Amino acid sequence: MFKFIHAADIHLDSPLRGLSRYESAPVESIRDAGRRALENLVDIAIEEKVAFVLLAGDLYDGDWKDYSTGIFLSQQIGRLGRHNILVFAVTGNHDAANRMTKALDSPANMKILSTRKAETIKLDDLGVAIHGRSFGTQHVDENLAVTFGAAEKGMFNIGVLHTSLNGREGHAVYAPCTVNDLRSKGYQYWALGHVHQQEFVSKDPWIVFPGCIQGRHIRESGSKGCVLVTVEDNATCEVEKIPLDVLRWVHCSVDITDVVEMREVLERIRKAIEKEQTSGEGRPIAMRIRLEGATRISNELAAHPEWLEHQIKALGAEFAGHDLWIERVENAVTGKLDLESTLADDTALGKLLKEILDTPGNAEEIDGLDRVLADLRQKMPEAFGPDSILNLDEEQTVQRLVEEAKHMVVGRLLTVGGPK
Ligand SMILES: [Mn+2]
Repeated sequence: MFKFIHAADIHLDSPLRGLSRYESAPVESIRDAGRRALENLVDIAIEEKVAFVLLAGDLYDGDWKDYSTGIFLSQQIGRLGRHNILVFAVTGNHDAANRMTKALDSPANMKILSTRKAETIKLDDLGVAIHGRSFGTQHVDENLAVTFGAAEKGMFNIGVLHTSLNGREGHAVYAPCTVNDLRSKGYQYWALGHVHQQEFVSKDPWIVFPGCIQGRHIRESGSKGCVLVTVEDNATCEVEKIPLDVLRWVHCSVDITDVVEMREVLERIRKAIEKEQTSGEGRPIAMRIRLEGATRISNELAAHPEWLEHQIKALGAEFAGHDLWIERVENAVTGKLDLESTLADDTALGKLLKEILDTPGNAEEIDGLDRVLADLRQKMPEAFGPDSILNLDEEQTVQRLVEEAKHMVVGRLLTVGGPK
């Protein structure tokens, strides 16, 4: 039995573009979060006594601003070295060999695999063969996977590759390949990198994107970390998700449909924030709040966006202190006309609404409804039989559906501006 850690997309010391424009941003703690997350990774590796750590590309965000990034990495890899833990890495599009002008020699226990051809490293004492290939330049549009060697018989074979696979939403295409290209190699585990969202693409064989280890902005929300893999008898693997992030990005939607008082809007936001606070699992949170729904007071909400944003930030500060930073408030609220006053108006909309509301609820009195119902019965799956809540032979069901439809149409007619 042995264990290893698979991580990727560490983007060490990635610059935090645009963060300083937020006056209340905890810039320092966010800037430091990436380094703290890497320290967590090293801690876990030592604690779990892993045999090696795999880093599947984009260890760096790009060329170093100065040498402190390299020195910090050496400190961390050195800690692993003192526990006889090896590190095998490939480079990706961000840290492709030709982009790193300041590169220092890797620590003795760290090996970066070749850019020129796929390389195979055998760890005979463990019975492991690690196959991998680095990016020499940023734009690799070649299928690197097909250049990998065949599986070593009787060994536990691992492929390490930075790739967008057959395309992943929000991720540029690099070293494209198909799941079948990977399967055909006969390896037991594919340690991929590039996609910042964790994804288990396949479990037989294991094909894994561990995701990045620390979210850097709201598009990298939710838990971030690595996977810990336990291999028994060089055949079966158990793959465990390990969170490493020290600050978590969280989306928080607040529905304020039909709320007509500012006081109630703030109350709903307070409740929503309270509920989302637990999603940090004890970590500080960077939260984006999105207000949604249709309300008569949409104009009031839109009139003073700066005030609204800061009022909401103050709410967060009031009960979460430094553990919560509200990054931004998105106002996606749509307007809603008042039903009574619109009905009273002698306008086309008023007349239409009146006609809809006056529509009777029973099938016989609505022209053509019988035909529609007959058609629906034909299309209904058998699960909706006489005992289901959608029994169309029942007068009550039809009445309920008609009432629901009336409310939906009225609601939409009173809504100003479409869904965003
Ligand atoms: Mn990448």
